Order: sequence, then C-alpha cells, then structure tokens
Amino acid sequence: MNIRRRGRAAALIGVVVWLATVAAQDVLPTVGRRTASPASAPGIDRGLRAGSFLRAARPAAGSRARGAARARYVPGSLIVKFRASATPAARAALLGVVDGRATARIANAPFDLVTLEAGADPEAAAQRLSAQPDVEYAQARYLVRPMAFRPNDPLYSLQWNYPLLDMERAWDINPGASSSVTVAVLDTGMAYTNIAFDYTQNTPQAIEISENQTVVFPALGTVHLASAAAPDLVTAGRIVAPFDFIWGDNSPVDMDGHGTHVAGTIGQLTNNSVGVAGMAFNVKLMPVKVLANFWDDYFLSPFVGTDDTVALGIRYAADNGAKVLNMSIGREGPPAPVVRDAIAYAISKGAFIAIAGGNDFLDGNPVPQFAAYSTEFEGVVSVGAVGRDRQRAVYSGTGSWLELMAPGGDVTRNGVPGMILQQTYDFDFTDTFLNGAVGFHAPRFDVFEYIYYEGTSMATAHVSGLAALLYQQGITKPAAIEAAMKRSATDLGTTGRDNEFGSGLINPRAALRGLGIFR
Ligand SMILES: [Ca+2]
Ligand SMILES: [Ca+2]
Ligand SMILES: [Ca+2]
Repeated sequence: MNIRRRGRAAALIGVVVWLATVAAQDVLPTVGRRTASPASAPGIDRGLRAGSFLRAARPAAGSRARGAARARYVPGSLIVKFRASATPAARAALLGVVDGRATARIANAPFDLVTLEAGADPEAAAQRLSAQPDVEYAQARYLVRPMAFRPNDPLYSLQWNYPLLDMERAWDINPGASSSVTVAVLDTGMAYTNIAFDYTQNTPQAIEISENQTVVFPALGTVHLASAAAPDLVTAGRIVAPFDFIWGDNSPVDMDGHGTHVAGTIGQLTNNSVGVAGMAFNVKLMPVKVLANFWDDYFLSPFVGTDDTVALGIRYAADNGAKVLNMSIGREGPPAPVVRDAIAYAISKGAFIAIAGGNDFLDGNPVPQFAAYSTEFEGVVSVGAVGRDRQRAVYSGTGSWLELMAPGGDVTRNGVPGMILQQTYDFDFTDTFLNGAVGFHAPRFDVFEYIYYEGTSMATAHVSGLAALLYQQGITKPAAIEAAMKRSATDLGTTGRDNEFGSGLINPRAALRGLGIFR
C-alpha cells in the first residue's frame, strides 16, 4: 500500500498548495493514465457557487446600460465657431437663427458659447447654425465621461479586487496586455483543454487528507475521466506549450482546481459577457504542472511535486518563451538551491517571477520557500495578501523577504464576499474524497463554477497580471518590472518599506504611467 502525505489545505480556501513531503518516492507506476480520447465534451458552467456561498442575487452594477437615462449634453447652450470673416454684426444676426440670447467668447479659444432660449433643442439649433455660411461648425455641448474600462462580465461587480487596484483606469492605459505576452502558471495544472484519460487504480490507497488523518480509499479500477477547458478562460490560441512535470507528458490537466483559479485572476476572458474578469486578459497562458494533489496521488503520478519538479517547471517556462512566471506555490523548511538556480536562470532569460508569500502567519509565520529568494533577485517579487479593507490578511506571512501586496481576500474580516472570485471546478464533482471512503467515486473535471478562494496565491496572480501589462507596455526587463511596481506601490502600515506590507499595495495605473522613468 502506498502512503502519501498531502499538504492540501481546506478545499474551499485556495491557500498556497504546499509541496507534499513524500514518505518514499515510488518508482514509475505501471498503471496510471493513458489517453483515451483526444477530446471530451465542452465544460459545463454551473455559474456562481450556490449554497453557503454568496449568490448572485444583486444585479451587477456594470450590467446597467451606461448613460442610458442620462443627459447627453448641457441644455440651453451651444458651441459655435464663426468663420474669421464673420463680422460682429453677422454674428449677432446669426443668434436670431437659433433664438440665441448671447454669445460668450472663451479666452484663448477659437469658439464661442451660445446661450439658447430655455427649452430649445441644442442639436437642432446646431444643425441650423452649421448651415450658415459664416459658421465653420456648431455643436451641442456634449458631456464627456471618464472612459474607464468597466468589463461587462456579469459577476464583475463581485470582484472588489479590481476596483481596489483602480484597474478600470489602469486598463484605460493598457487594456489587458496582448497575445504577444505569455504568462506561465506553475501550479496544479490548468483546465485548459477538452481531453479524456483512462486512469487505473486496482489497489486501495492510503492517503493523508489532512494533518494526522489518513484514509484508505477503495480501488476504483479503470475510470474514464473527462477534463474540459474552463469556459471563461480558454479560447482559440490562448494556450501555449502546456507541460506536465507530475505525469511527465504534455497534458497538464488540473485535477484540483487551484491552478485554474489562479490562471483566472491572471487572464480570465474579460468583457465577454460571461462570468468574471482577469487582470491581463489578452495574454497567452502556459500551463506548467509542478504540483500533485489528491487525484494525482491516488492514481500514482510518477512525480508528486517537489523542489525538482518546480525547478524543471521554471526552466521549461523560461525556455519556451514565458516572460512572466506565476508561482502561487511554496513550502516551509530548508532552502531549495535547485529552485534558486532555476530562478536565476529564468531571470537571465528575461522572465519576471511572482511568488506567493505564504499563508501561515497564524501558524508560526515560517519563512516561505521560495518567496524567501525574492530579495536576492531583482525581477523576482514575493507577494503578500490584503483584504478588501487594505489590511493585511490574517494569514499573510510577514518578514524581511516580503516585497509587495495585492488582493488575496480575508474571509475572517470581510466574509466570503471578501475573498477572490474566479471560475474553477465545482468541487462537488472533484472532491469526492471529502467524506473519506464513504461515497468515494470518480471525479469529473468538466464541471465549473465561480467560487471564492483566498490566499497569497490569489494575490500573486494580480502581480503576474500587472507584470504582463508592464511587459506589453514596453518594460521588458525583469528588474525594471520589479522597480516599476515597487516605486509606484501605495505605502501601507508604517511609513516606508516594512515587514508587514513590503513596499505596499501594487498600484497598476501608477506603474503603467511611470513609463519612461523605468523603461
Ligand atoms: Ca469573463
Ligand atoms: Ca525582488
Ligand atoms: Ca509601509
């Protein structure tokens, strides 16, 4: 019997997936998975998580028709530019054409403002004046509004994390980066394609599902597991160079949901009238699976997620053109020189790396690997989490290694709506092991929902998204990206850099506007 310890935290709360410690590394299994069919049916989108989680009862503020019932122009007034040849007498005569009462010349402006009789239609009056030979143009005084990009995604109003970062005005400067930028997501995989595998397990498996709790799960035999692309994440051309360092092939199917949730915050399809929004919604995504979770363990994946798989993933991503690497992963314990080496390599290849700062503040606040390396490298940033009140999330680790903050959510202070909403698997269909051996059955990886997670994992995804925006804007050196983020960050806590908030909360708009200084 094969006993594996798992570092998985509560399924509902997408805390950092700590690397599992392996009791004994197994030889490559003769069972495992094999491709059953290249494609399965498209994913099923079950919408916002129901039950104990917040329902989408309120209409999304962003779905209201913008400006529908609002005045389009200032009543009773017009803008007119008279031709230079028009005499004062001619100008006065023209007022009569529109029942105008007076004109006012604006200092240093080549046009006049004409006051109309109350109730006059400025558009009709403008049309009449424009037809006059002494008038170059006439128009109503149309109201101008901020062009802040507000995504039409129906659940956007539940994503407090983007307004907290002033993303609507940041997207005005750079709307979601572009497909020229690839972000690698080193995680539990990603729901990136429609594919099915046969998995075989003929032996009961003893698996530690939480600390000091090991359950013997019955053998499922050979099962046909359908996986699907997350409907609000994947579109044609979105995915590049997927690879799986847990199964040793190029099918990094997410068998957990964490990686898919993280990928959503980085690049969820946005303004597509579906679901939620993401930070850098035009980037390409590279799923790189470096972590195993329950189902990988149960079906005896050849690798389980250790420092070496992480190192391989980092090198692979850098070698295959990813310019931003998201590492919402970590562990506590001794340093990982093999990962440090890989980080240095990735930077030398021009890749920026964001690493989760760890969720164990309340559990002794250990130094998180691999975030601890961030202060050694310009171009690697460690990320802590704030809630919607900008306070440090209670779980978010602190220390001299901490560099920047981003929204990660805090259920303890702000409730479930204070967590980070994204699309990933409906865990009712994946976590059939939650009740132990009772009711244990094969999972489905093709049923999706919008669900709240919290953690420095979620915070890290925002930093990766901002890195992609900066890269596309022309700040391409990893060190320059880090410098731009730090110099533009909003200081929190005690004045200046501190161990609780690092350099502060990322400020995407300010970072994007800092071009030229940091380029
Ligand atoms: Ca969407
Ligand atoms: Ca750094
Ligand atoms: Ca501070």
